[in-house]
Amino acid sequence: MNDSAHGPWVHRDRPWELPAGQLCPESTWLNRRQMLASLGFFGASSLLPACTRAEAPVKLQAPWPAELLARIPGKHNTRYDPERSITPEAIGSVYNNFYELSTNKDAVVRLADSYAHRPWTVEVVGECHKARTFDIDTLLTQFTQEERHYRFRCVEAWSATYPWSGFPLRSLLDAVEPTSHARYVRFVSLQDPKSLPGQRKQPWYPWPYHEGLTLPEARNELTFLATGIYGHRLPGQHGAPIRLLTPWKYGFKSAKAIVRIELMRTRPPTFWNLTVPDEYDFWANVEPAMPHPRWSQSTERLLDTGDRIRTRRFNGYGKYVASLYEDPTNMGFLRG
Ligand SMILES: Nc1nc2c(c(=O)[nH]1)N[C@H]1C(S)=C(S)[C@@H](COP(=O)(O)O)O[C@H]1N2
Ligand SMILES: [Mo]
Repeated sequence: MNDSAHGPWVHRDRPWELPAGQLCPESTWLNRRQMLASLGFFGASSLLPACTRAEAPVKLQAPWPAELLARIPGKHNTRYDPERSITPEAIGSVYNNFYELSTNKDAVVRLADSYAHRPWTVEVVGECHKARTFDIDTLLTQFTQEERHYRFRCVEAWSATYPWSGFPLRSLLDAVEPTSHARYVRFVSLQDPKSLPGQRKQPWYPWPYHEGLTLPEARNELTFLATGIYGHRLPGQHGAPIRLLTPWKYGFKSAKAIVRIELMRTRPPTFWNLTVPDEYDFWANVEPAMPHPRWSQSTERLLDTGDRIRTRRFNGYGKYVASLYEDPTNMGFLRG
């Protein structure tokens, strides 16, 4: 991030704020790149010290007005506080799945500014009465932002706890008034091979990244659109400037860098289900009793402590979501 996202509005007394010791301050990095570019050194990245050696050019970001950044984080909503400590930022924000940037989880953070996070719009279309394109500024001002601490469980059996800031997807859906035909919601991530190295290097994936939920899942109180994390705006590695969260499902459902939301009559295909249908289903509800074909899902490794803990059904959120799947005609849902 090249604005002062770690500026004075970040409350330093938050327990999960550890100094990001080994991280290169990206403002320095950007300035060096710009300086070298102006001197005609553009592309001469081998001349830079290790910390500044990037695999992709940095996309210039439009500045974020202070009034917008001041909306992040929203007021802490304690309703969903997990009985688990927040993963320190220095650990939680340097280990990311974001295939548009890199398939290497440790490399994603270095490529976080490859694409422009701003300006940004989210188109909301399909089976609704008031289809409309929302600017990110409107999403931050029209919808009351709140902070929520959610557990996060990747299908690869690692997990973390993140303090997100954002708003319930339900508020956005209410604003566009779904028609009576709407049954599913589709989420589409940014498509831009020019600025997304992973889309250039792995052209065989079914880009853009896309995911889907049933309308009742999308309207569940847990389903959240995040615009911030750790007290500041969402950085590129977490899916800037806006990404989905469905904490009772495996992490791959939580599409990052969303540019379009479509209300649909029929169930949309999804990125990972298309890519490896035997391993990733549409539902992807966290279910410790159902092993992945290549590993058990009964336990998970906490990113910060490395401890192995038991995985809970619906990632511990059954109280809020189990009823979505109780209808006997829906029982096939869990197996896809
Ligand atoms: N657009 C997009 N969204 C994505 C992914 C991705 O590769 N591209 N990876 C998913 C997976 S597998 C996980 S585990 C989470 C990781 O989110 P985090 O890096 O913020 O923890 O993002 C999900 N959303
Ligand atoms: Mo994942």
